[in-house]
Amino acid sequence: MKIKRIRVFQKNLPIPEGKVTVGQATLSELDSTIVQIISNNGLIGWGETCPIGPTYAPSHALGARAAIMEMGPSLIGAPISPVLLHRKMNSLLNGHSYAKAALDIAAHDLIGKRTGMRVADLLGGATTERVPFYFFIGVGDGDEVVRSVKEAQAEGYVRIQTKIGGRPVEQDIEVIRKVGEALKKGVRWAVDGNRSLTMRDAILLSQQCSGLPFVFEQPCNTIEEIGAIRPKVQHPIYLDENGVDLNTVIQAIGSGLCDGFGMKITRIGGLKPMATFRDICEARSLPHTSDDSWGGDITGAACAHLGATVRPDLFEGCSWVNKISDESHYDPKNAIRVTDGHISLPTGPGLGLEIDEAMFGAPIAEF
Ligand code: 0XW
Ligand code: MG
Repeated sequence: MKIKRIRVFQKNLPIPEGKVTVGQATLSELDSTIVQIISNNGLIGWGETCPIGPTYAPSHALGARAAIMEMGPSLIGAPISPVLLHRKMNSLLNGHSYAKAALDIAAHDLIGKRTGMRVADLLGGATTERVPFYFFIGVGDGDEVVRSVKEAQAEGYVRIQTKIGGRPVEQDIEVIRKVGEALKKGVRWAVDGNRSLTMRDAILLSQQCSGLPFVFEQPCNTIEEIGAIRPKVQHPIYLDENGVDLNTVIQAIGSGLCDGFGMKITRIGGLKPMATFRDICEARSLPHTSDDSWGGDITGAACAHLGATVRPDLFEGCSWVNKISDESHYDPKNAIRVTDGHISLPTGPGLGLEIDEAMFGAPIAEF
């Protein structure tokens, strides 16, 4: 099976809660890039990449589209096989994994449709049909955050993530202590700094919250800072934003830098490198998520399919956006929805979505 045509669409995604603060950015709308690959045998596959604004990571919406346009014309005729497609993309463009990921996801969707298999089965086999989802709560004051924690627990979420940073550390410590009091037994908890803490504040925070059962996600900006604070913090450390590629993951694991990962499918380059990442983590019994930065049903389906294949005791859940607003579903019938803190794994071949492309308007590029 070969690539016959590629079409690129753009879609604005509103945030159902109005706005969210992650790291340094407060966002009220996201800009998603959607890729459609048409194969020489007439099948259609869909992929998506949606950075959380331009400051969360070295990725941005216009960058994703520019990278896809750089590669697009030369991908016509390329084989739709994950290994060969990645080699071809790497021969055309250095880096820009988050853009390549959209094409990788579309290729997996196509292979699934061709073989009649779900993406989860292509990736090794689903261990569950009910994929846990973790609820994330943006930076907020104590009462606000505690209210969201209680709501999430009542709705059946088995893991929550509270964001911190961008304000005096004393305020973060106060919020974390309040969350600690509200946390129900059995609910897992991550405190995510999204790179924003100084080493001093990360150490202080961990020491002053030493009895509280959270994992400390991406407290500081760089791998070197994380390495420096590691012996002084009391909590398990997870890397998220610093896990930029498989090489970094191998190095971080090899040097004992972290105890787990928040990993994003598009950051690492798509479902193929994500499956390799999953296997490396399993070899070292390291827990991890199956996340993405943001996106709609395509991103959500990709997270759920990969997430379903993770060894259950190592799986920290899926997350990309807490709730897709009703009018933004790409496939209202098979929409990815979270019920009781879980996603039902789609049952159809490929990603399991039947997308009406009219949803996206005219393509912004076509090869
Ligand atoms: C919880 N997330 C996966 C959703 C937002 O994209 C931020 C992110 C994270 O862990 O940083
Ligand atoms: Mg994170």
